[in-house]
Amino acid sequence: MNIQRYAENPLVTPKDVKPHRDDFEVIGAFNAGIAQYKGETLMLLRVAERPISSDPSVVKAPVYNAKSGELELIEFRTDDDRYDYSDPRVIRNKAKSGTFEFLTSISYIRIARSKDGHHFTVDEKPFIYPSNEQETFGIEDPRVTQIGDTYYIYFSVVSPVGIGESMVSTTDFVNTKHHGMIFGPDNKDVLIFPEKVNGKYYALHRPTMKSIGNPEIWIAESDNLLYWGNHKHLLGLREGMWDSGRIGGGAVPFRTDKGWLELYHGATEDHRYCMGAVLLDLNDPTKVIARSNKPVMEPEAEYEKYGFFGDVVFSCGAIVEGDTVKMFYGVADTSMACAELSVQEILDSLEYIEAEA
Ligand code: MAN
Repeated sequence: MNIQRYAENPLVTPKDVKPHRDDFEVIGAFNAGIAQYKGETLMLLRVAERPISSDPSVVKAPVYNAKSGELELIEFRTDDDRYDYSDPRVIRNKAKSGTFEFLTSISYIRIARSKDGHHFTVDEKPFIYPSNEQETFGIEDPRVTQIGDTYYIYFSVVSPVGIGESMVSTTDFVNTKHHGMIFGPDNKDVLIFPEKVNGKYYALHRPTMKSIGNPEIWIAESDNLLYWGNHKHLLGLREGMWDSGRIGGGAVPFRTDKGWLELYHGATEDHRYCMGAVLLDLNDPTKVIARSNKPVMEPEAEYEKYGFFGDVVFSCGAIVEGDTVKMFYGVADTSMACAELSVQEILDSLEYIEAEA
């Protein structure tokens, strides 16, 4: 597979983003949804900020208070052994296994704009900021599906009651309409197809199970993009492979003559995130035709291997022009990069699944 990483990578880093408060620092500008608007490429960045701590033994967790509209900072001491700080992204309460109690940063969405797709300028102000009780720990990993002149932007919303996926829409990237939560907790990595198939909208989504089942990709249908039903399990984990730990949708699926091509992320149990592909039937996207046995892209460049949370390539959006896929992707939960790949080479690399008799 020929992968043309841009010479300018990383394209946007935390240094390019001014914190939205003087007492905060930007630690991530990553996992951006991608849109094309008025001749420009827009990155809808997930910007993660944390309170500056002058005392290394104090960790401050930022929490949005929906009643006051202000951020509150909850202080923890690193020598408090009720808590586990080994994952830099979260603060875990040792007494409650499997869950986290607070995040170490708060994420929101900010736009970076470019005329050539290589050089980006980051907006001065946040675009979509936490605004309700479902978003008190932040909003993360946006994706954008354009249908006509409307851009549907959907993202994970995180709060103590769970992680779900909410949606807003815009036609101008200034004014937004909030549509509320479209996939209830625990759910992430929603990807809405850009057109109806046989009269229905389709979306991939990734529930996280607590009783039985794994973090795997499901598909659902809708008449109106708001209410989703007829849920089906689509794609599972594969033991011993690159996608053995967790999988989820990545870029918005796009049409090829062989089927819908979805670039999805897969991680191993030890959190190494790669991108691979799955091909779905053009007339029935609930049918899997082929899938990557090897990742299409894995963390290899310095900026992909090292950062706030290393060994991560994580795409939330791509631009397809002829045979070229410009895959924009978050690196090491820190910055944004882009690489060009060939659609044909991706299709040729897939392992075809025998149709059931
Ligand atoms: C995981 C990671 C983090 C994220 C939390 C909450 O720990 O994906 O980046 O903040 O989940 O969504």
